[in-house]
Amino acid sequence: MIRPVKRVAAIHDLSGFGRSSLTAIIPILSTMGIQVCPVPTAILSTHTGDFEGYSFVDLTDSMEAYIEHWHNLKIDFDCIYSGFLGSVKQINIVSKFIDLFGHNGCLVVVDPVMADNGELYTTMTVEMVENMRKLVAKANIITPNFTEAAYLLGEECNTNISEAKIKEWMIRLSEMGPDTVIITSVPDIRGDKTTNVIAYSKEDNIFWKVSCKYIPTFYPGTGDAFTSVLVGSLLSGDSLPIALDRSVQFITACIKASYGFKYPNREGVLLEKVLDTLKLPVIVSSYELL
Ligand code: PXL
Repeated sequence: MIRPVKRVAAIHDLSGFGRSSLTAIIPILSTMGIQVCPVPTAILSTHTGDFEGYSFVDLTDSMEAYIEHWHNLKIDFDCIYSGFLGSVKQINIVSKFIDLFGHNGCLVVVDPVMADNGELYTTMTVEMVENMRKLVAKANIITPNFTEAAYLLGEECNTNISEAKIKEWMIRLSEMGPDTVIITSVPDIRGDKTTNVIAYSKEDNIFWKVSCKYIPTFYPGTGDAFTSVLVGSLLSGDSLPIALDRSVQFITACIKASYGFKYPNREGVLLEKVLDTLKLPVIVSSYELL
């Protein structure tokens, strides 16, 4: 049976305030015409970036029954997309989820949400990083940011990185298992004050790059928004470089729509103002071969 709408199992936390994880993923993918079926990993009052005293309910113990019910119902997914995970046990549950539901043709996207700006998030441990390495091995696509790529490889997060070095990192990450490696927030590799998204396709042995002017600001949740647009675009039939372009264009639009307003960055980008642009085709693409 061909489903009228593509379906994604989204394994992420629900952070009530701050426009990250499920509160970003659901509106983005729904706007792109994709059904989102959340597997909530934890419920937090806010995300953990720049908020203190947040409440955290770990849902590990309820996940197995939740997943078993879906398995009994024989629910089938076009994509499994995982992100922030709250414990080592949860990483293992996601791994089992991929074994149960990740049939041929199901796109497995692992966003190894662990760190940003050179530092691990407060809930992450070294043991979780080790287990995340095993999880990325099961993915078709991984989307670490620059800091997460360094943690996965056990490298120092030195922002002074050459083009040759980042290419070597990407090949090593692909050798861990995934066919496609996408690193976001790659610092300026040519001295041109840009921030870059670089993708490596192992099968084609090709690197793609989309650059944008560096904007000196930071909003939590943009990684979740980036990967959501990427997933939505690929499931809609776009090529990898076009999907990269759409994702970068959307994040740039989000930041530009937010930057001029005075409000705390920790509240995230003003997604609500730009969601509708996701319905437009990519008109001008700016990707290049690297
Ligand atoms: O946006 C990534 C993310 C997801 N979930 C939680 C987070 C963060 C980043 O800070 O804290 C709970």
